[in-house]
Amino acid sequence: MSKTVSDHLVARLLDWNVKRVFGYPGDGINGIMGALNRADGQIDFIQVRHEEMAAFMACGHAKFTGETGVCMATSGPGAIHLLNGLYDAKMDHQPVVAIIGQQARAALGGSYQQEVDLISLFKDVAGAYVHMASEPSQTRHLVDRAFRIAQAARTVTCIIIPNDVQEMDAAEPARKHGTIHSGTGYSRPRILPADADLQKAAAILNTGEKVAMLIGAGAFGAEEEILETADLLGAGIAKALLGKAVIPDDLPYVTGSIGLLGTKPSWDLMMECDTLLMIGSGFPYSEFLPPEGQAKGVQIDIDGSMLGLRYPMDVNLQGDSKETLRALIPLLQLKRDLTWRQHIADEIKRWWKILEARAMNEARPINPQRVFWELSSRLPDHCILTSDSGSAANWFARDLRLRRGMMASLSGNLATMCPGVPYAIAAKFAYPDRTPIALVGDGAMQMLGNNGLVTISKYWTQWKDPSFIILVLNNHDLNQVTWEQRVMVGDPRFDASQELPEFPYAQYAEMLGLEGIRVEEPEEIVPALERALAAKRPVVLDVVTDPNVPPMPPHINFEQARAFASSILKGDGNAMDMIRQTYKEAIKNYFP
Ligand SMILES: Cc1ncc(C[n+]2csc(CCOP(=O)(O)OP(=O)(O)O)c2C)c(N)n1
Ligand SMILES: [Mg+2]
Repeated sequence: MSKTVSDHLVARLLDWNVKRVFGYPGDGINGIMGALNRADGQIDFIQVRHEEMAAFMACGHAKFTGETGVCMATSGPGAIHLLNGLYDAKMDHQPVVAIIGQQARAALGGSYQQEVDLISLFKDVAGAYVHMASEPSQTRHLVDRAFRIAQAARTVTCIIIPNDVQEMDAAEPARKHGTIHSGTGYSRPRILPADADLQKAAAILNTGEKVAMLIGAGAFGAEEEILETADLLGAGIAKALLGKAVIPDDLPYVTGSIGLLGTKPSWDLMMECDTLLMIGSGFPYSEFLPPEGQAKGVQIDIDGSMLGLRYPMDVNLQGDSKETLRALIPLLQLKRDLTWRQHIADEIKRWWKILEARAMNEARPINPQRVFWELSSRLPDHCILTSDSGSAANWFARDLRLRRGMMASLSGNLATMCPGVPYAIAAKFAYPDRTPIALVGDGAMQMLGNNGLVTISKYWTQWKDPSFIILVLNNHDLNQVTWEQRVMVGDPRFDASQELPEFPYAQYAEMLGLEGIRVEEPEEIVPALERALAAKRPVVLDVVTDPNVPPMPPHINFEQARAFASSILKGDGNAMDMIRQTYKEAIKNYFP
């Protein structure tokens, strides 16, 4: 049998080192499915329950491996289902290629069944490159360009192939006018700022007496250089959410997360510093950065368009974070006065005590912070954490003390619900010997996560090490938004929109052949975690948590926090007023 366009496509994917594709079939891509079948396992096709999961998995794969994630879906409805996951990838700057089908060319423009204007539909999310094949010899350059642009621009691209084209004989471009002769491969360049700018940056950093560093996902791979820089500058380091795993939390001068979900030491670091060094972060909330004029600023980002965006920096350095720091380090002078650093370290020590006290506060029945607190010290080496959007993200950001060698991510910029389970699945396929731990709300489980369990049940026996934990915060509430209704808008909870129906997560897991553990009392947390960590199959931990534990703003003091939490737990009628008041105060701090 002669090779088809689809065979050619698959061969080209192999040339780009694609080993795994996440997707769901349909008659819009049957030609491609046939070719994948003929490729005899050279590319694993991971079947999801819903195309949105495939896109999240492709994004998660990219986040955890640095490779390009690939997802596939059929024309029309399948393609439409991909969109949210693709936006997640685009907004967190991950290279993802979506390959989708389309109706036959002869039908296009005919209001045909499942005919959706896919080029227009994907023009925003895959604006960097979205093209449809109308001729077999385009296959080669469509693949080459989709991959190279996704990697070079760290974004989402899309190839659309009508189903009749998929079945045509493969063709290489002819040697004549009007043809494209592309090749494969991409490697990251070494991007460095100009020497004069490095000198200027060093002068500022050397003059500063209280240096604060803020790092984000763009700082991955530069751990060593970041720590060396921080040591030279006597700096404290705060982390944007997506950069949580860049450096460990168990260093004495790491203040942890920043922002609404952040820590008080990060807040203080920014409010008290005289110099800010921001590396690889697009952290959006400027009110958590120093007030304008308080600090001199230096920023490093590989993307010139992200420079000087959140704080009016004195020096903007466009460059790779690792290489730029390497070039900067020889210009930095060792700070001998470590008063500032000691002050930060003292604050951090105190803060961990506060978090522990908050975690141990009683709740009805379980304080979610306690679950995270207990999990934190038991995290297995090299685990891969994923958090969903919801209250889990607060506790993920604050209470988990990541150690060297762990990975962690969530939907940073889109902050969408549902990536928790699919990111973890993608992580498991990429690193079968590591333990993914997904931290997910009951809302997200009901939205898509439960479907992810079906996918896990389909594949887990193939994993060399089946350890995999899904921690469900079962609070019967869309809690993060409930708190937003209360404290941002000042409304009571709108039960009709917020209350969630009961669902037996643990029992459901058992029905699927996984392990299910239900936790209803605080004393059961530790034994349940230990059992889950020792389990010989994937585990769903269904923890019944209290929706009335507020995700508190970072900078209220210990006494306030304690009084505040206990009044709520005792059902204080004034609790709502207190909460509103506390938030108002917090907000006044941001916007005096
Ligand atoms: C797709 C999507 N829909 C809605 C939201 C708004 N939202 C953010 S967090 C949240 C609540 C999530 O509830 P749950 O998963 O139960 O977590 P909880 O906050 O209760 O722990 C909602 C509705 C969103 N971010 N993404
Ligand atoms: Mg919930």
